[in-house]
Amino acid sequence: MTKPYTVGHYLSERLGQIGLKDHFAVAGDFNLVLLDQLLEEGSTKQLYSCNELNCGYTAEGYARANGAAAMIVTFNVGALSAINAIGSAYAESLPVIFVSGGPNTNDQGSGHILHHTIGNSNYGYQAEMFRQVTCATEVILSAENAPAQIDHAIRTALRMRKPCYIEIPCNLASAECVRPGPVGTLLAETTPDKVSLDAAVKAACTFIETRKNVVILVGSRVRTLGSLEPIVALADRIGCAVTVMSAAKSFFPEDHKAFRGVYWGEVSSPGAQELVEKADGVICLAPIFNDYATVGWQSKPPASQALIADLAEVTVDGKSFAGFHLGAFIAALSEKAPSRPATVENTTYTPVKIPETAPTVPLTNDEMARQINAMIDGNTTITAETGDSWFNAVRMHLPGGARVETEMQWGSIGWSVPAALGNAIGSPDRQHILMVGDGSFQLTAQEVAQMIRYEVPVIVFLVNNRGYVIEIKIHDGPYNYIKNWDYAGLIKAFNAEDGHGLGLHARTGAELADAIAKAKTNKKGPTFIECHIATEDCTDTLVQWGKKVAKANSRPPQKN
Ligand code: DPX
Repeated sequence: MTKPYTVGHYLSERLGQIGLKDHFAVAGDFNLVLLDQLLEEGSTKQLYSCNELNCGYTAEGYARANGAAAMIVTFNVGALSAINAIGSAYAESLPVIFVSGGPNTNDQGSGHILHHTIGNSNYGYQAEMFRQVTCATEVILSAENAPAQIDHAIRTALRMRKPCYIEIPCNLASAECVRPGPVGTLLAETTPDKVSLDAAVKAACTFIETRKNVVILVGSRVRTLGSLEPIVALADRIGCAVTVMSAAKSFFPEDHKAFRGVYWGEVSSPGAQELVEKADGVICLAPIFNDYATVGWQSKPPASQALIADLAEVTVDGKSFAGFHLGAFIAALSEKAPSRPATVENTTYTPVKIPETAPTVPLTNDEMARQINAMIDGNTTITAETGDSWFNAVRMHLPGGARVETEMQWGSIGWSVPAALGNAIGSPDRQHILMVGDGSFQLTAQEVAQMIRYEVPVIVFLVNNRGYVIEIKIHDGPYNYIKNWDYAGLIKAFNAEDGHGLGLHARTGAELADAIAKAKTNKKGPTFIECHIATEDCTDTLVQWGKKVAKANSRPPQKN
């Protein structure tokens, strides 16, 4: 007798069909049978994380490289640890398929009190919590309904570019169910509302025609397009200058003739602030104008001068159009838009050179950034953690094809270590660089052990500046200083008897250059370079930006 086809097999086959090669997991007794089923069906490889928060960030990072990701954790104790990472996937618009094991269906509604729960017998609360940070929430209660529910969650996540939630009771993972058909409708985009799309394109063309100085401002949610080509095509068609927001660093090729740097209010690349703020038409592609991006609400194009093309809505000249995806809008506008060459011809862009320091003096933040910048080629992905690593990544000059990943909307420290791992697993043919501060690293440090386990050659630059420097510059206090660790020394412990991680210290420019040379030849595991930088040494723009953001966030309560 052949083995029955199960709910777990169904999920597994669907994950493979949507293009995943791996899924990430932490085992627990509510998901063990499900993990068995995934292994048995085998469409995707099962990789493990040290804890569920890291598992979530790893999946989030993988989705950045691969378009989507999946993770499997146990009920409550696993899932609730992961909810921060699912919040990140929601905020950053990444379709992470979050799967939790659930209580046996015989226990649901029976009054039984189970372990790993808050001690009452209503097991719906986990799904209710996740409902706020997912676009579809499916609690499976029968094998018959499982295919439709799994498909609904996955389809919604892929279309909306948001995470979804699937809960599979531990006794249903191996219950018999039908096989999936071809993937077809799961991957298909919804058919655009042609009338609304045409009207939006017409309004956008009028907007461009009636403005003298048009500039494109690229936002971070263009990541959901999966390619920069549509944006380049639009820029080429209009012929105007292009700037990117800080969270969208690398989302327009910096070697393109229209590129004019990063627009970030008063900490913009030279010339970019004037260009955007003097333009009478700013085409904003999938922007997020939060307090960070606007430098404390100072720098947002006024509504009368902005065309906002969001993921599911275009707003222009006081009218909003919906019913189509951003990709359809950009493609249609690229065919119809009038040409406005003025801003490209009137301006130039010269990237700022990061200053060099002598190789023998103590290592500086500038020298570290300069040497990292010099390593970047068109096949490099840099993951930059919240903190000064953002400012260092933003000021680098990138060859076309280089990629920067940040988490500027969610900004949860510790994200970058697992996210860089996930990104590297999702795009193994690229060179992966991680820039992370010591404070952030202390949250998710153990995930370096998974880089060692899976022999992922991420080059990690750990900035040991003895504290939360971005916070020190914004609002100082004793809470910003952390216990020092021998970070590079951790690698020996993580290697144990069989790992190939390399831990190195860099205290001068020469030591850093030597460490980078060693990292380039270490392909069987991560190279971890602990960069010793003085606490007061950080990027100038951080200080300037930090003061403005702190001022905005300490506005007194309004009077009634
Ligand atoms: C905090 C931040 O050492 O980087 O460059 O030295 O600042 P820098 P570090 O990694 O320190 C990070 C630190 C404490 N933010 O400066 S940005 C508050 C915070 C957060 N996320 C979570 N907890 C606290 N952003 C999960």
